[in-house]
Amino acid sequence: MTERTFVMVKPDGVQRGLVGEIVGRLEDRGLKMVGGKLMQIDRDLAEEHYGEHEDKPFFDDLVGFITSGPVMAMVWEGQDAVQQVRTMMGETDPAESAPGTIRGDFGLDLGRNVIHGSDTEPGSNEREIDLFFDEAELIHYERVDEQWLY
Ligand code: RTP
Ligand code: MG
Repeated sequence: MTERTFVMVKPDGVQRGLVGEIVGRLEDRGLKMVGGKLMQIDRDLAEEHYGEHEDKPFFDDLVGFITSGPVMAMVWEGQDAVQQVRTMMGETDPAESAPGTIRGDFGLDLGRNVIHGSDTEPGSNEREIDLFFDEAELIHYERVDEQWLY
């Protein structure tokens, strides 16, 4: 099923110059970027985005970290895009992420795990996309290799 997912290079990933590497991996897999912007998240947006974790002990650290520097917010589209990206990301804890995954290759610390991708809970992806992007910011086009991907 073709679907969209929200992906964000977190502040550690931007500061470490990993935007190009991460975008390249998603492109190589065949996913299509349909929206993207570098932005600084304010506290309100961070708290809303991570609302499911508001009662967790790590919530304040999480919000503090995600607002600490610019992030690269993106929307990617493709077959089973949500699960594809989660598979490419690895586990939440980089220490448990296999080499070859984004967190397994670039992260060590649970709080600084380089990338966010929508989880597979139904509706999470569209909720996050709506939070970060206006519909007019999402571009409809075909990749030249699309007929070879599917
Ligand atoms: P994300 O939402 O950032 O893509 O990460 P995720 O789905 O893999 O993990 P999630 O459970 O949604 O947790 C969100 C972020 O909170 C931090 N965290 N810290 N100290 C802890 O036990 C703990 N657990 C989670 C992580 O930075 C995680 O990415
Ligand atoms: Mg999550």
